[in-house]
Amino acid sequence: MSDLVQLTKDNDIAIITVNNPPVNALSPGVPEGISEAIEQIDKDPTVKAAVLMGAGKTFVAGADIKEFGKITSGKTERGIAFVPLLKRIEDCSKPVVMAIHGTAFGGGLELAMAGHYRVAAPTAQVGQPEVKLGIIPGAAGTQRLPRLAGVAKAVEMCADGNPIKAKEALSLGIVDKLIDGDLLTGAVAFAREVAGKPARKTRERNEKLGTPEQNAAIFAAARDAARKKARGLMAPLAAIDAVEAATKLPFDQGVEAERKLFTECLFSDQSKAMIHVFFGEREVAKVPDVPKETPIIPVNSAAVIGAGTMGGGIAMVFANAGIPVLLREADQAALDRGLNTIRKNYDNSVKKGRFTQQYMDERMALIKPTLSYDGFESVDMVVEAVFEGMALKKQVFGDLDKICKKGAILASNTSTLSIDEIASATSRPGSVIGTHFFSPANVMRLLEIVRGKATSKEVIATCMQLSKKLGKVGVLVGNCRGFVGNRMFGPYRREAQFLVEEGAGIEAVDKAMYDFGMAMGPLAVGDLAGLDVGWRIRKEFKHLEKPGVRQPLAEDRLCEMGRYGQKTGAGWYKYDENRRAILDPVVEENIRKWAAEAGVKQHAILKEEIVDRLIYALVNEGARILAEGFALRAVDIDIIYLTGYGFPAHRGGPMWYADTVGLKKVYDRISEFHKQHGELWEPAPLLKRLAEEGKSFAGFIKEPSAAA
Ligand code: 3H9
Repeated sequence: MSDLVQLTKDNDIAIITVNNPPVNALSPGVPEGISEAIEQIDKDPTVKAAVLMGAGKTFVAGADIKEFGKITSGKTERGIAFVPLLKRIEDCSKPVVMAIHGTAFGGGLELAMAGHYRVAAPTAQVGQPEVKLGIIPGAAGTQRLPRLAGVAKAVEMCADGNPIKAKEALSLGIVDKLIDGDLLTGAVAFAREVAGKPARKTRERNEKLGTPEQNAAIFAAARDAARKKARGLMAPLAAIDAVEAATKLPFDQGVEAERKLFTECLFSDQSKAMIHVFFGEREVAKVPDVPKETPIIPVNSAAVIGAGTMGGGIAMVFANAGIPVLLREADQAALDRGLNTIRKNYDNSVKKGRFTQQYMDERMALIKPTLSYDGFESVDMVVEAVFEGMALKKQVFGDLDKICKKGAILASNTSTLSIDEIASATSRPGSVIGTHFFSPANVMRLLEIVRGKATSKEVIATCMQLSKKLGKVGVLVGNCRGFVGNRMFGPYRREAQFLVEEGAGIEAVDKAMYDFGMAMGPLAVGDLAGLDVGWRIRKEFKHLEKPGVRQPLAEDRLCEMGRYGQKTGAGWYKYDENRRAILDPVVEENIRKWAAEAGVKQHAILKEEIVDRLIYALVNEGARILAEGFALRAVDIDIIYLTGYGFPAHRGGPMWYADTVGLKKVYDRISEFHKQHGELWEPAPLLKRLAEEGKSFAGFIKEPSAAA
């Protein structure tokens, strides 16, 4: 038998244990091992029933996702023959009890559903998360789940991909019994109870498949929801089609329909991109020169300085993770305003049913407002979130240096300023790091962790690990202006302005990016974030502008008119009382005028050009960042854009997208823009080199010696 599957016995009950750490995925060897075990159980007259479970922390968490890439790239001929295996389990002459703990996800749930019974630990979860990888269940999950849970729930689980807890699984009929205490003992006892009794095969249970009339409404509503919630994604719609097939076709034909849809999704660019994202989110946690064994500084208490939008949100992040947090402001009025906003945010979540009142009260109790530094001497970590100005930040860090205990982490939430310069205000630059949260901090998943020249490995390792505890995706970046995300966002938003000034149309620019899959268009984002932010920065850095190089003019002029965006009720768009954006003829007229004054000729611009100019502006700057070592890998840039900037997961991130298009093609297009629009479009040397060598960003690794 394969090393990955063990067969043992507890008197008359056989126990099959899948042992493939870390998550017992169905890697090559696992299905074969299970199959062999079933054959032996069938033949062994002393066995009356069987239990199948996972070793370690979980039941089977799904197919081995690494295998998918090998299949689509033709590196393996091996298809995934789970379907016959699952039928074989169902056809076993002895009842098979699936004992679930941890996460029975994807192929894991499909395996569990092929058992005659399922028992589960109360903490277990089950789900069909395949759509999150751009695929659908491919081992009859869309056929067996509606037979156990009913059509409506099966559609929801397969199309949304969200897991459910054991208790709900029990009430739906996916699980037959919850086992308190030792799962194996309980499962063996359960197996003994059902041994010798007739057991039903899930594939023959049709009573929950509904009527055509009931089902039509379910599928129509599910398709509507999928088109809205999962804009541009093919997998959720395919999953719904597959469940529909379960209600219309006999089991085997339903499985065949599922197989076709699964294969289409698996070979699509969308699933390749989303699998890249799955592994990317885990890859970014790995920092080559900060090994896993690096000591971690325990963070059991924290303090935040500044109770504005960012500071308040960051305090909520700590409180939500159960970490008590001091929240300091300079004056009472600002502190009250900050606390009120926090309370309002929690209240809204309670109203929407996301949190209970008790949860809110507990979180609020963890946030201790203060006007002084009292208590700062004992906290493990401080996050500074004061106004974005170097002098003020240095003063705060000078204070912290005097007050905080040795070893405390001193973090700045700066989005643009140099961590090294901030650290120079302290006697302990090794303890200083950037933790750049994204607004709203309690919602956005991205946390850029900015490494200064002197930041210690312990501090980096702690912040990387802490980001997970805080519910964030921490990505380590180097200390350059704007770090990674905002440095790339600059050229992107600049190009959006150029396009409008050249006549592309405000709505056309935003719509092109929305249709590409971005959460919002670049101009609408500007209005949301506040146009005055960029205006202020541009004024501060005016001296760095090269004479003769074209600069965008529309946003500065809009600001001069007092149009700062949503906060003033007008920016690129004007806003009604419900904050709905409405095109404003005054702006369109002014842009024509300003363009004429600046000698910019307006003309029609195709959607394709809008997309290329905006996305390639990101890619070109991303290539520079990569070459300079401010991002560790191309995938780090992708994850930053996916978790912090609304880039669509099914495009895999800007660098992955460029790889998908082909770097030669991207380089050629950027070279055209360079000829047409001048030096701002000079192709990044790394892009040029990789394009000429026929390589991709994904394969690029920077020499360690030059890393930031
Ligand atoms: C599927 O089943 C299709 C079927 O319909 C059959 C079709 C024929 N494969 O997340 P973690 C790795 S599709 C390979 O940090 P956690 C992961 O990369 C699949 N590797 O742990 C990481 O590696 P490393 C459906 C996997 O405790 C390590 O395990 N299933 C897989 O925070 C630890 O992972 C899913 O989509 C895998 N399936 O969370 C479930 N899963 O240490 C995907 C994990 O080298 N997985 N790895 O970076 C998850 O949601 C989470 O990993 C899980 C554990 C909740 C299980």
